[in-house]
Amino acid sequence: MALLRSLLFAIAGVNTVLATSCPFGHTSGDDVHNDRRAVPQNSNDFLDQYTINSTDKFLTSDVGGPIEDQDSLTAGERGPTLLEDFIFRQKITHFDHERVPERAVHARGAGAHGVFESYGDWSNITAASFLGAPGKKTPMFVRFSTVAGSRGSADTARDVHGFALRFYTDEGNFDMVGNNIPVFFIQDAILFPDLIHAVKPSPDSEIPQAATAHDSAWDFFSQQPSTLHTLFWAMAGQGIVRSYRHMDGFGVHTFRFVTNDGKSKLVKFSWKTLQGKAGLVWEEAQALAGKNADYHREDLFESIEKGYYPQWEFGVQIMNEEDQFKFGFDLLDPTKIVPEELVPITKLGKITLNQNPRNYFAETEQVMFQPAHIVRGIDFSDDPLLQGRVFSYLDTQLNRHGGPNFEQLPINMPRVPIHNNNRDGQAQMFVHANKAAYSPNTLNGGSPKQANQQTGRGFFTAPQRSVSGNLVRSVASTLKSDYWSQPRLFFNSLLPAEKQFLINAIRFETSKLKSATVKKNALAQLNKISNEVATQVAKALGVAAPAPDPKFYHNNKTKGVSTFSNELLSLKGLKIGYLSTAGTASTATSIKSSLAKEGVQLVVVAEHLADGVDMTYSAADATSFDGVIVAANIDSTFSGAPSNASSLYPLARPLQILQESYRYGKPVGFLGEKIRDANIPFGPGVYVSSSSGSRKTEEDGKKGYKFLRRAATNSTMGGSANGTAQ
Ligand code: HDD
Repeated sequence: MALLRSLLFAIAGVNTVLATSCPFGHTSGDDVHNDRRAVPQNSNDFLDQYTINSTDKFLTSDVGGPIEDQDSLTAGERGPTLLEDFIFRQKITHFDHERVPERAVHARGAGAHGVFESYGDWSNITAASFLGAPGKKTPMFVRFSTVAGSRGSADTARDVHGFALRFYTDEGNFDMVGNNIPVFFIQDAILFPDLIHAVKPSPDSEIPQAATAHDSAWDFFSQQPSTLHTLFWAMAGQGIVRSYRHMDGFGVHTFRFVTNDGKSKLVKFSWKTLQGKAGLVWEEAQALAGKNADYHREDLFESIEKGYYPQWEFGVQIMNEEDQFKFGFDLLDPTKIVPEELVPITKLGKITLNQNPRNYFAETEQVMFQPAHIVRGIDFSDDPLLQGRVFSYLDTQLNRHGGPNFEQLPINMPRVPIHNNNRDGQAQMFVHANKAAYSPNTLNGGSPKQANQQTGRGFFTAPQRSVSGNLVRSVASTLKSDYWSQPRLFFNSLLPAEKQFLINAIRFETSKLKSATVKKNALAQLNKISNEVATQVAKALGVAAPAPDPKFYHNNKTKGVSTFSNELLSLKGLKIGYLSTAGTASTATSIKSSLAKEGVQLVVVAEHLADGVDMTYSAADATSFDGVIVAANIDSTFSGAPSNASSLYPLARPLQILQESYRYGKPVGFLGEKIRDANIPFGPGVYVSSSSGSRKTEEDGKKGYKFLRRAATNSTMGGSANGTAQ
């Protein structure tokens, strides 16, 4: 077992409302409606009342009459379909209208239901009710996404990852529409169409899909240097995450916490993974795009199905209103992080995702987040990017849904009752009884009544907020114009292997550029951040390395930004491939059960399916596993079938899986001396257990990132640690 523990440790470091008659879930009467405790604890339960289960039922038309729909109504046996055939027309018409516009960005994604549990009573810093008591639970829905790709694109495209949170609080929905990267490309929302037009595929060919490795993207990046910080994060491990479970989330903007008596603090939200962070290596991410485009949604769905509920700790960095300018940059600048050394994170509670959607379209596709979904106790800041977003998301939902009643869709519906004078519109679901749909009124006793800071626990704008000044369109703020120091801070804070990954990623992207001007401009910007980066990229591009441009160079580092420097916090949901042969697969039984105790699945691979075999070599691939163990009984040359194998056994397939796993930076273990035949050097991340005892290198242990260094120095990775190979 010692070998297996080591292998596991190695993996740890590597990549590696209840249904009632009321649609609000309440029984009856305003008293119940006003009872905040009536919010269900799990958002999926609320959907029960809308869920249709057709088992043992007769097929009906959309208006309820039982019908048959397998043949159209024709004039005679060979005649044309009749206009009278309402069954045909209803079925085909509905099909013709099945799609809604995909999201303009973040089209590709996956979601899950969950719950937020507050660690404490935070009423000293915020009036937000969901943070008002220790142990208080609030149902949630969370959607993960990539940005640039369309709805059918591959999960593992290199990209910023969307990480949008919805809290169905007892005082209305609160959305935190964040990303897995704490900064954004631009400082003003008016530039968002420019950014997206630049990164999306070329308008003529619609190439490339879900990628920034093209001229227009780098043209924009190099002309708009506010993009560089986010770009650096995306080119590192955060751009190609191992799974949605293995990434952090950030609210990006500065927001405000406001107490009941109106005192406010500036806050930056983050939610940190309790699985630990992990990224893929680029070669594997590319392979996965073809071999399993659903890699991330599959991991999320399977983990939740197995009960390995992913968790994040939700926290804030809290800053005084009067400290807005003390950090040397503007807190209203979303291209900057507040280093955790300067302002540590206060952990407010825990997010747990514990239920998969039952219908992708109804839930994940129709969920419509908005930064404008805000609750009492939280307020905006004047960050122009945030201000623009508060408008844009409402607008896009109107476009996607085709009308203003999208908040009435079950997944969007708050878990508390709605009382206002908004009326009618396409697909109005409610029957409003109040005939005085205006305020002020006397005919309905003045209801619905106005709620504010003092009355009815209403939302209110932080009383201390103030603005003054001339109207301006163009501001040259010195506090916002240093675009290079923080990308350098990020780069300095990475492990050497991660630095090399980042450089390799930029080499990959810029090598695909056609425009010499764009290449030159990109190099000039990179060189303002780091001459090392610019020099290595220049080598790949076959141009002279630039002389240092040191104005923004420094040696500062910060914590919490590296993907690979810490071991995983949990191994649950990971998979280890056991390369075996059909006749002897049962030898894996004891290994399987001990790994299962860690939540790790041992997948037994053999030449054909049999008792104890989970997967054939034809179906298995290095990308299917987080680590590989070679059974003692495998064919000694890896090159052909054992004598009892079927002809399905592909030539040298085990060796290919093994070597690719090694190249992708995964730990590999040998239960015999087969390492001799595998052409894999004994070193970090390679384990051998044999009659002569188990061996591992001194570098082993829990710090699996060392294997990544190995992967980074491998020439097949497209670059060496000293940057000489390409
Ligand atoms: Fe955005 C979707 C995150 C800036 C306009 N955005 C969207 C989603 C996420 C983000 C996670 C997907 C939500 C979901 O899963 O349905 N966006 C961000 C972050 C930003 C940001 C973290 C900067 C801090 N976005 C941003 C700007 C604009 C938009 C500046 C426009 C001015 N974003 C949109 C949108 C989308 C969207 C076009 C597309 C689909 C949607 O809203 O619901 O309105």
